Amino acid sequence: MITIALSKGRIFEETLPLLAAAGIVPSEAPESSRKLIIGTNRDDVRLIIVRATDVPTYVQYGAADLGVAGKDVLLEHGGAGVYQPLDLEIAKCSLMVAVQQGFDYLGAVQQGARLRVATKYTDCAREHFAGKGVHIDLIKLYGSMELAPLVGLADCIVDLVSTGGTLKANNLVAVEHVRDISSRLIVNQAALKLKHDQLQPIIDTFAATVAARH
Ligand code: PRT
Ligand code: MG
Repeated sequence: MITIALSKGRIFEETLPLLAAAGIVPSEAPESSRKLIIGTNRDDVRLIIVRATDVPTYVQYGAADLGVAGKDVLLEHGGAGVYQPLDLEIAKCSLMVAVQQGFDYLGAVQQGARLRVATKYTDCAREHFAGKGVHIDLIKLYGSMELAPLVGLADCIVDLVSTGGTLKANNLVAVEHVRDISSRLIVNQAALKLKHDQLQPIIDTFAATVAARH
């Protein structure tokens, strides 16, 4: 049995065509089903539906052989025990620094001010500001980061941006690009050896499908 860990929403939706190319069709949609284990047309392949941030953990411990996870999630997880053989180039977005409209970010940085930074991505944020030589106080949040500057919790946030609609709706502006983010195929290291003959064709098909999109 091959177990593939996916999260609901954009990752599931954007992984579907890659699965289809490998001849794998889920028997249910996770949005309409409450099941956490979803069968497929192939007797030897099943999907498990977990939180996006939990995908690397299931793969790390071998509860799933394969998974799809955002690079943001992998950076914060650390990537122990998983191979990241393939950038699937799906669920693309950017990790950005954003501030409330009117906040003089560049001025604050130039004056050497200490910045209060609210984010879910503490490791990425720490590394980014250390690289710029900017001193920060990190405030860890688990969601709705956009609120923090509006209520005086933080000077800026580090968050993912795709359309920019959420920033705009909350009177925030992106002031710095931290890095591009896309989702990766991840593979349990032991499974890649023990189930090589089953896993490698799936990995190869995913790779060919991604390459054909260019
Ligand atoms: O939503 P939930 O709390 O259940 O979990 P999650 O946010 O971890 O999962 P999900 O499915 O939302 O995100 C899974 C992965 O998709 C992330 O790990 C990213 O790699 C990737 N991704 C791509 C995004 C976005 N685009 C994105 N725009 N993840 C989150 N967002 C959020 C962002 O944090 C912000 O709140 O969407 C908002 C901004 O979107 P725009 O379009 O308004 O700019
Ligand atoms: Mg989300």
